[in-house]
Amino acid sequence: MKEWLNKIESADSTEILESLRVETLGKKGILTLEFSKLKDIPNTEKKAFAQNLNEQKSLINTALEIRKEVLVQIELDKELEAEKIDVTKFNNSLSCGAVHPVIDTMDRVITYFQNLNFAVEEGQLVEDDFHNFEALNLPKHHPARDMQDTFYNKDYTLLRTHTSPVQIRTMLKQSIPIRMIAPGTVFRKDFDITHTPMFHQIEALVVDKADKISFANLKHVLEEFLHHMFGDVEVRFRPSFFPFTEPSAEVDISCVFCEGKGCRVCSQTGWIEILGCGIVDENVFKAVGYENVSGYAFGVGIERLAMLIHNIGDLRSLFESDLRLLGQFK
Ligand code: 2U9
Repeated sequence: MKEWLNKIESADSTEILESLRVETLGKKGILTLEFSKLKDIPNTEKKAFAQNLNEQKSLINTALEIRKEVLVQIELDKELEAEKIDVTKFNNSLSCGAVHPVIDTMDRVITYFQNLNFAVEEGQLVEDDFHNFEALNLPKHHPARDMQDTFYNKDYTLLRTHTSPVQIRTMLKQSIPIRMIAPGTVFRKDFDITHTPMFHQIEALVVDKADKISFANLKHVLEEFLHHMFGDVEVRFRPSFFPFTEPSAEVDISCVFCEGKGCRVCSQTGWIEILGCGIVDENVFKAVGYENVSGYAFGVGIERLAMLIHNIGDLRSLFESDLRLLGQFK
């Protein structure tokens, strides 16, 4: 007995332990064989014989269990040690991704205006006629509502054609002062060298009491913004027209490629159109129930900014997911 207990205590694998269990308690094990002798033992000795065997069986069982617990732990530790991976052994050839130039540009503009205390508002991509057109002084039959330009759904909802509905929704739920930007994806049915059906904009809106907001405020904010983005460029405002602003202007910067001398990018004009802006039209304020207020707004296309910042020639290459292009922005 002592000999078996010693063997069990010094077993150095669960496999050996299992064979010791079979040899002792298995069908043909020594203790099982001893139990089978019970029938030939005289009745008077049966009880003592059986009691002794049961004690031995219990000793062996306990020894097997104790040793098993130890061996399972040792084997698990060995397995874990063998499977250990030293992640620091990977070399630098693992390539990592990069932020897409459009998102990177969007982030730069957002951060700039957040630092000026503009709130960032996000709306919904599927809009209705009121928020996307009507409230923005784009009445029924305005050409911008044309089926040619707008993706309409069967239920007359539409994919927003600009982020302006975000400003409408913000004004409907908040009161002045408003100082916000609306960055996001917009959709128009257009596809050629300078248009993609999905693109990105950031629009800004500032509204306060009547006469508090002037074109001079707008001009200053935009000049500072464009100098931040493009460095020491010239900025010029040209009169323009948008249904939602009056007066309106388009803003150009001196060409960042030829410094105003004239090149292919600026079509020899020396100027690059960069954004549109204006003083918010009274009809827009009427549509959201605002009275005695004044405000300015502007909108900038992100792809155009990204192309100028990163010297990308073809707008469409931004959406082709070609790693040879994207890999350059790490
Ligand atoms: C409200 C009131 C006024 C937003 C504006 C522009 C001028 C503009 C273009 C820039 C390039 C669109 O992506 S682009 O093609 N945007 O020129 N956007 S003023 O005016 C608003 C918006 C909302 C309530």
